[in-house]
This record gives sequence, structure tokens and C-alpha cells, in this order.
Amino acid sequence: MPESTYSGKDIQVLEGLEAVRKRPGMYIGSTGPKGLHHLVYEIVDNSVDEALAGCCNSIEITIHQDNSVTVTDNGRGIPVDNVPKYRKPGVEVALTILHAGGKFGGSGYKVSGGLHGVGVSVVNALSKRLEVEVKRDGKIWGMAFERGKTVSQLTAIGKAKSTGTKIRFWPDPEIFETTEFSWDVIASHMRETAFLNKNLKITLTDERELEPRVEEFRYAGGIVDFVKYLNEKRETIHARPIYIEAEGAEGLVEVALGWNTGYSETVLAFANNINTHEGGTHLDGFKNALTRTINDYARRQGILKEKDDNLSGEDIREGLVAVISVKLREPQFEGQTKTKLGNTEIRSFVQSAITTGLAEFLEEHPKAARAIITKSTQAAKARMAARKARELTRRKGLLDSSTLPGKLADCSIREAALTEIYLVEGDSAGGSAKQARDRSFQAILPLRGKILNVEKAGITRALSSLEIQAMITAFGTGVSEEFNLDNARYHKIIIMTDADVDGAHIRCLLLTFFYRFMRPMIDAGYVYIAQPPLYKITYGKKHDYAYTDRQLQQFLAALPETTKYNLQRYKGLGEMNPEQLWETTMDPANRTLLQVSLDDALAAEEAIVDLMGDQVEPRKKFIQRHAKSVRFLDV
Ligand code: 0RA
Repeated sequence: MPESTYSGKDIQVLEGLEAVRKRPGMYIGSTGPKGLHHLVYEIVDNSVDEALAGCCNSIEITIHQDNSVTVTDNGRGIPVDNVPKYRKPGVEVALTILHAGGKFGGSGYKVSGGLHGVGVSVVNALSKRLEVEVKRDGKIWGMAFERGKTVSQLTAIGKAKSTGTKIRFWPDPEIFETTEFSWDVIASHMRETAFLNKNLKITLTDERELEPRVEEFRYAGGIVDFVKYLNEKRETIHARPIYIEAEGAEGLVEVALGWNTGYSETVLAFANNINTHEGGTHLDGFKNALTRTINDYARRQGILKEKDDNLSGEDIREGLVAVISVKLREPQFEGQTKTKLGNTEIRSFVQSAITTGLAEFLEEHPKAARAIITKSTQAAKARMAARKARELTRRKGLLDSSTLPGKLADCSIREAALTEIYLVEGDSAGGSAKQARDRSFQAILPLRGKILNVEKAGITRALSSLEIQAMITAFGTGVSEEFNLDNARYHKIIIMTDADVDGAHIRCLLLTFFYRFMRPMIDAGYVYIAQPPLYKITYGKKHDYAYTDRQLQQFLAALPETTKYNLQRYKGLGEMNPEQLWETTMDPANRTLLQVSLDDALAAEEAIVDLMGDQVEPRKKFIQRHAKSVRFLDV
């Protein structure tokens, strides 16, 4: 467009996307790996909306060699005719105007909320280049942008028989800390999306590999397949997942559930395909219905006697894997991370759908019903025993933070928001850390050897482990049902282990413990992993540290050829003196911490079960697959 025809509106538009480039975090959460991957989800969400509208059944995602990504769908195509208000084609409006969201009015269920639904224009703003091709009205239309600005106007570039949208974008290295996409992160998100949208075919291709890697996700069973998948590596107690579905004025609810012989509870709740980590009304309705219906049935069958107490919700949910998916026209997302569903009308809607569906299932499958109730009564007994164990330990003062563990070197500041605790592997590294720390705000808790694998042991055994008792008392939060985040004595829990296999194992054991017994701590973002360096490079009077092999290569390559250097490889924290440990790993001014997040429920669940579960084969496979990048989950 010639400059002379720029109107006031155009300038406003540019300012809109400029705001995104100035404060990307406000729109995509961060400019780290998480924010980068968010760009892909944002585009895909728009394609999924087409699927939800019944107009699309295939989405293809390709990661190219130059770390650009193409998302192609066979939806209706973004409209190409002019939008009167802006006097520009719909495609251009969708890609250059903030919150146009690509949707100009319309109805139906849409993926939106949380960080999602910010609109494809945000992706455009944060890409150094973006190309779009629309097949619509018998033609192929093309257009291109650079850093959010139109660089080539919409033109017809060919003929088309079908419809659809293809968007390729190059994330802007001026914005992102890294532009390297992760296969695992995208694949696991796409698998989840495919489970939630029955029969939608999502194909992921990675062209960065020598042989392009291709995986197709398509599940005819939808969330029933999701539950089967989550239970795949576990022993189930009834043959097929239970499936319940209902649609009304309130919206649409679908639930699939099944029990396994394990002790943990995996209930995933989604609203309009968004993982509602913080729960909400749909989850409440589900839990209420489940508890009441099972108790009613058990009483009617005489399995629970008059005098017996009701089975508690937690007992009933032991070993439960469930996926709840609701779709509503106007979802309200609340909570700290905007992942809590607030719509009140959906609570009773879900509750009555589950009550009816589950009662029917129990009547029709008496054997399965009995197995489920037996499992719950056993859980109730175990819980009583655990409570006794806890009371006993508490009476001895072992879980009470008024008697802090002897090994803890506490900090002097009492303001939890300002303090941090390092969980350090081994007494000798613990000693160095104690000398290295700033004792005003850094506490040190040395842990001896391997801590108990809580995925295999129940809570009773976990509570009798001294290392676990020490952590619980030091944190001050209590554990499992008694857990209270408000009582946390530190707002940073930092896991500091050696950069070797044993260290990785201990880290996994600790994360498993947090995941199963102190999940709100992870949700609140209190759990971190320290990053000790792998190498020290000394040259002349200077020295530097490298935290990865790649960094070391880059570093050495950058040294002038004639420079002599000395390379030290750290095998453990113990090889560093306190000054080095402070400088590289503990000093807030220099260190990097990885924050542990469970953004991707599926990846987290999978990693935990693979690494910590009963079966050996998945563990071997996981470790082989992740041998070079054991960074765990989505940290
Ligand atoms: C606006 C309106 C319509 C569809 C879209 C945007 C749309 C956006 C994206 C982004 C990626 N793929 C997409 N596919 C469609 C509705 C079009 C109609 O009513 O025909």
C-alpha cells in the first residue's frame, strides 16, 4: 500500500501489533520455549475451531529445517472478501488486527480462554515472516507479512477445488530466547488435541531429521481412547472405560472413566479443549455425582451396611483415570492461570448427566460395580491406616514444623515469599552448599541417597521415610489431603542434584513425590531445578562455565585459535568448591533455574508412569528416548 493512503485506522492497527511485540509475555505467557510453542497451538486452535464447526477433519503440522512451522487445514478457509469496517480482506484483518481472532461474530463452540484464543494476529506480530494461503471461492489466495506488517497484498495465485487454510511462520529471533521447536512438546499436545476431538486427523512432520519423522494422531474413540491410553501401562479392574455423554442448552458434556489397581488419581478436565488445570464447576459436578452415585449403589446392594460410613470421594477416586470434556458457548475462565471453569450452570448439568449415566452403568455391569466398590473400601481402610501412621508420626513430632529437621540449615528471613530451600543430593554437596549460600534467604536440606519411590509405595510407607518426613516438616505445608500451600515456609523449592544418571534419578523421585503428594506446589510454580555447569574453561587469568555440551562447543569455537585453555569436567556438585557453587548455581544474579510446570498433563502423566511405574520396559524406552535431554516434563 502506498504510504500516502495510510489512514488513522492503519496506524492504530500497527500500534496494536507493536504492543504485542513490546510485551509478548502478556499475550503468550513468556518468550521462552513455552511461549514459542504457544504460537503453534494458537494457529492449530483456529483450525480446531473449524473442526468443532464441523467443517474440517484434517490438520497437518510441519516443522521445517529452518525452524519455521506450517499448519494446514481443510476448513472453510479464512474469508478473503473485504471486511467493510476495515476496508481490507478478512485474511488481512485476522492477521493484523489484535483480537479480531479470525472470527467475525458467529456461534458454536470455540477454543478460547486462558492464553489461547488471543488470535492469529499475535503469531503474526511475533514472527519475522508469515505466509498465508487460503483456498476459497475456487481460488488459491496468497499473502505475506513481516513482523506483523503486510509485505505482499492478497492476490489470487491459482485455482482451487477444495477449501482450507495454510499458514507458515518463522518465529522472530529478536523476540524469542530460542526458536528451536521440540517434537515431544508439540506431539504430546497434538495427541491430547486429537483425543479431545474424535476422528480429527492431526499429522505431525519433522523435516529437521535426516528421514522426516511423521506421526499421525486420530482417535475414533475420542476420550474413551484417551482413558485407555492413560491406563495402557496399568492393570485395569474392569474391561472397558465407562462413557457418558449429554447435550443441552448449557452445552455438551462427555466423560470417560476407568479404574486401575494403582493408588493415584488422574482426573483431567477440559473446557472447550482447554486443559482446566485449576478445575472448576465441571469437575465439581463430576466429583459430586461420582461420590453420591457409588455410595447410593453400594448401600442399595447392601455392600455398605446401615452403620457404615459413606465412602469418601478420595477413596472412590483411588486408581481412577477420568477425562471430562465440556464444550460451552461462552466459557468463563477464572483463577490464577485462567484455567478454572466458572460457569455455574454447567455444575448441575454435569452432575445430573453423570448420576444418570453412572447409575445405569452400575446396574448393567454388577461385576465391574462390585470391583470398583471393593477397591474403594480397600482404599478407605488404607487411608485409615495412613491417618493413624500420620497421627503417630505427628505425635512424635515428626511432621510438625515446630521441630525442624536437624539436617536443615534454615535461613534467617521468615518471609516465605523471599526465601528458598535447596534440596541437595548427598551430605558432602550439602556441606558445600551450606558454606556457599546466602544464609539470609537460602536454606539447605541435604538428602541422603535415593529417596523412596512413592509411585510404588503407598503413602503409609512414604511417611515413614526419614528423608520425606524431613522435607514435609521443612516445607511446613503438610501432605496430600492435609496439604496447605498457604503454610509454605519457602516459595522456591530448588532441586540440586549431580549432572549424572544418579542425579537424574533422584530428581525424578523428588518430582514424583511432589506430583503425587504436593501437586499445588508445582501448580503454584514453587518447584525449580538448579542447573549446575558441566564444564569449567580456564584461559589466561579468566574462566567461564558451560552448562551444556553445545555451549561448550560454541565457547571453544569462539576462542582465538592460539589461546591455550584448560577444561575441567564436573562429575558432581562435590567437585566444586563453595565459591564456584555459589557463582554458577546459587547466586540469583548468575544462575538459571528451570521452573517445573505441568502444563502438559499428558506428558507429565506419561513421564511419571514410564519412569516410576511397575513396568520396566516403558522406563527403558523413556530413558533411551530422552537420554540426552532428561530435563523432565515441560520445564
Ligand atoms: C474467520 C471466519 C471463518 C473462518 C476462519 C476465520 C478461519 C481461521 C483460520 C485460521 C487457521 N485456519 C482457519 N480457518 C478458518 C468462517 C468462514 C466461513 O464462515 O465460511
